[in-house]
Parts: sequence; C-alpha cells; structure tokens
Amino acid sequence: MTVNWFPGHMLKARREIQENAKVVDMVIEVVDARAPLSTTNPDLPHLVRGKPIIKVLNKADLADERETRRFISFFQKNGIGAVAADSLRGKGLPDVVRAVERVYAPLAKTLLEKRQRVRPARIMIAGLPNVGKSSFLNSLAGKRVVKTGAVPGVTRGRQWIRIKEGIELLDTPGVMWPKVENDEQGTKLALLAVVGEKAYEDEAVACYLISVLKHRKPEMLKERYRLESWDGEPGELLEEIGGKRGFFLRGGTVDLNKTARAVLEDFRKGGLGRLTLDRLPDEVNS
Ligand SMILES: Nc1nc2c(ncn2[C@@H]2O[C@H](COP(=O)(O)OP(=O)(O)OP(=O)(O)O)[C@@H](O)[C@H]2O)c(=O)[nH]1
Ligand SMILES: [Mg+2]
Repeated sequence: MTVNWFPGHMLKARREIQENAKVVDMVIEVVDARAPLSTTNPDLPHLVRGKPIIKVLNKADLADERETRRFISFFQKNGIGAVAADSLRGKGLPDVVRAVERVYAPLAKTLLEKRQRVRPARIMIAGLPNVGKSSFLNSLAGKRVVKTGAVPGVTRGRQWIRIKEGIELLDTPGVMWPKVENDEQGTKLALLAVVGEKAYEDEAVACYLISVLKHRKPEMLKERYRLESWDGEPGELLEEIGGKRGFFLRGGTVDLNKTARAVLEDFRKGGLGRLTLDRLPDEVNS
C-alpha cells in the first residue's frame, strides 16, 4: 500500500494556488534554469485549471547559456511561453513583460469585442521552494512597486502590485512541492537546494555532481580541485578533493562529509561555473 502523506501546510498552499488561479489571467511558473524540467511541477496546469502558464527559467546566470536557449525553444515548440531571467541582476524582465502582453492580447481583444473595459492583466507567480520566486517578484516589481490595494468582491484581501500600465501581480507567490519521479531527479533537487538538507545524503549528492562534471566539464573539475586526473570513481575523486583541501578526520582519513558539503556549496554559489543538469528529452540517450 502506498501511503499518501501530504502535510497540512502543503494542502493549504495547493488550495491557495487553486483559489488565486481563479482571479488571474495567467500564471508565471518560476523554474530553475539549471533544471527546467526537474523543477517543473506537472500538477500546476491542473491546479490552475488551464490558465495560460509562462515559464521563467530563473538563475539563468548559473546555467549553460546554450542549453537555456535550447530549453526555451523546446518549451516554445510545445506551445509554452518561456523566458530566461537573472533576478539578482534584473535580466530578462523586458522579455517577461513582452510574453505577458502576448498571452494577454487575445483576452483583451475578447473584452473589447464585448465592449467591456480592458482591465490590467493579472498574474500569479508559482514555483518550487528556492527557485527564486520572491527575488523574481521583487525584480519585476522593482521601484515601481505600487500596491493597488484590496479589490472588493471575490478578490477581497488580495494585494496587487502594479508592474506597469496594464499589468498587475499578486503580491504573494504560490509555493509548490516537487513531484519526485525518480532518484536522479531527487538528487538534482537536493543539489539545487529545492528539497531540504535532511532529505538526501550530502556525499551521494556530491558524488552525483562530480559524475556529471566528470562527463561534461572534466577540465574544469580537474583544475578547480587540482586533481591529478579525472579517471577515478566519483567517490575516489571526492576523497582526493578532501585530501587536497586538508579535510581530515582524526587518524588521517579524509572527512568525506565535510568535503561533500564544501563541494555542494561551491556549486550552489556558482564556483563551479555554469552547469545545466537536465537534458532535453531527445538528448537523454545520447
Ligand atoms: N544566481 C542567482 N541567484 C538567485 C536568482 N534568483 C534568486 N536567487 C537566489 O536564490 C535563493 C532563493 O531565492 P528566493 O527568491 O528566496 O526564492 P523563493 O523561490 O522565493 O524561495 P522560497 O520562498 O523559500 O520558496 C536566494 O539566495 C537568492 O539570492 C538568480 O536569478 N540568480
Ligand atoms: Mg520566497
């Protein structure tokens, strides 16, 4: 029997997204550009009942630029508007605004045809923990933050932020929880700090990272940690890294746990360069 364990706060967050979706015209789903598929929650379209979704591939500054461009055209080919962003430096925002306007255009046209006033496009942000929802919201709102106040009626209590003429943003992003389909995806989520520290072994996550780097950026791995070669198994390389860093336990064995944490921190801070973890579906077997 599978136990369907779903804590109360997760249920509440889901319900909130469902409720908020009713009063918005579209949803911006923030994903991590380093793993745009693994940080997507496949339930979102269902939760928001088919409201248009625009994907923002955030933290694009940490992802491989070429891979990001390929993911964006992949999503676009599948009819999903997608834009790359770096919320810390405010990059990609004009593209986001254009994408919003493009999605809203047909809705605005319908309103005009019905001789109704075209009101501002209303947007909700949603995404997994730590993908950068709040940073993105702040950078999109920028200095132009105008809380337009609670709107009477169904939207009572919700705060809207006027982004520019014609676009309003719900001030609280919806947190989604990941749907972990397999071990590799879970490991990627741990690497990106989407799932908590306790969910995965640091050593296993660091070894996964080393195996990816060994395959995709061996020179970088070798140089960064001054390795003799990159031939070894990930566990052996981790041990060599710890030795080079002087992370020893009493008795002289390498402190693998400390080494793993240092390597993970290195990656998360961008110290290992740009790296995209997900592969496009057509690349999986290549
Ligand atoms: N390099 C880089 N870091 C970013 C970017 N956006 C956010 N971050 C960092 O990622 C971390 C998480 O950002 P938040 O904006 O708090 O993410 P969130 O999705 O709101 O997280 P929760 O509220 O915990 O769900 C912070 O350390 C941010 O500084 C980005 O575009 N590039
Ligand atoms: Mg937040």
